[in-house]
Amino acid sequence: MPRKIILDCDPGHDDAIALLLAHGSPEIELLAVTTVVGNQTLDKVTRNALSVARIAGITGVPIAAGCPRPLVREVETAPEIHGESGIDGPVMPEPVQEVDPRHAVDLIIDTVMAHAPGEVTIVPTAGLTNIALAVRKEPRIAERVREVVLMGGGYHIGNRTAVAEFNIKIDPEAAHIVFNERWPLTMVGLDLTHQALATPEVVERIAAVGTRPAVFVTELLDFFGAMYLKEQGFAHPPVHDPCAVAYVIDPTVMTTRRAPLDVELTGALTTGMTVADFRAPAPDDCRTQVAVTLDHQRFWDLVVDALERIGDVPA
Ligand code: PIR
Ligand code: CA
Repeated sequence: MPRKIILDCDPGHDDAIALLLAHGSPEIELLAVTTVVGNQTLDKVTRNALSVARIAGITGVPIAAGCPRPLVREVETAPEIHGESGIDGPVMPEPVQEVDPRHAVDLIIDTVMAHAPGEVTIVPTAGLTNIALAVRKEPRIAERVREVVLMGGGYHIGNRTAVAEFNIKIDPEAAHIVFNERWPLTMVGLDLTHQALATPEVVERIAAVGTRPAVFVTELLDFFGAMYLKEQGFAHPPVHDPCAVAYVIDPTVMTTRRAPLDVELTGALTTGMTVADFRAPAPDDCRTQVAVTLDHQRFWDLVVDALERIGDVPA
């Protein structure tokens, strides 16, 4: 039985790769794609999600737009990494699919409630605004989802500030709600994703697939890599968002550690920091865990296999 997921995202170069990985993996059934302001404005990331669906050949999966700003804070985007469009670099095709008329928050609630308890996994790869609003609007989703597997945070490092990761930092109040809910939660944070580097060998393997979607991924990585080198001094870019999808496909691709997690809201220097309590032993009622180490080879095998399965998609 494939794992049913809702992907809540802000495409975004790495979100686009997460979408392709989910679509090309038989272990996953993509129930819905929802978008939220983050890497760029809501309009831009929603259009990008629709264009990526066309490139990937995703059909019959509703794509709905969510929140245009965080719960409390002002909008903060990341053009220095993702460009003005949110996916600068590749030429993005006109979408063929229409955006779903429902609000993302309602689509999330309806999808979770329409399935049996323990069936749906929520995979957020962006700020947590939609997820926080969904669980406030319909609290029963907290017991009904199987788990939340999110890309965000980090227990030792940040990228937006010294200690805060972008997805958490842009809407820390939403993250606080999501981290303190009753659902099981796996944080795939920067500690893990900074191991998912797109080395030249990786890019070569993807290029060798030779299909249109694979060429698209190499174009994404070209731009993303150049920005990461310029802005953050990385020789090879860390490809964050597919790591959360990879955990759902095969949790043994990474190691995890159980620890209570919370989000800092009032620090002078630490707002948006995810605080992990690693004092042993983790309490029996601890429902949260963090991803620690990644099997680099097997992670990229999953991405390459997915692209091979997707094959060529007519333009
Ligand atoms: C990546 C992101 C934002 C800023 C930077 N510098 C790098 C986006 C990615 O899409 C990912 O979901 C997360 N936020 C990583 O911080
Ligand atoms: Ca993202």
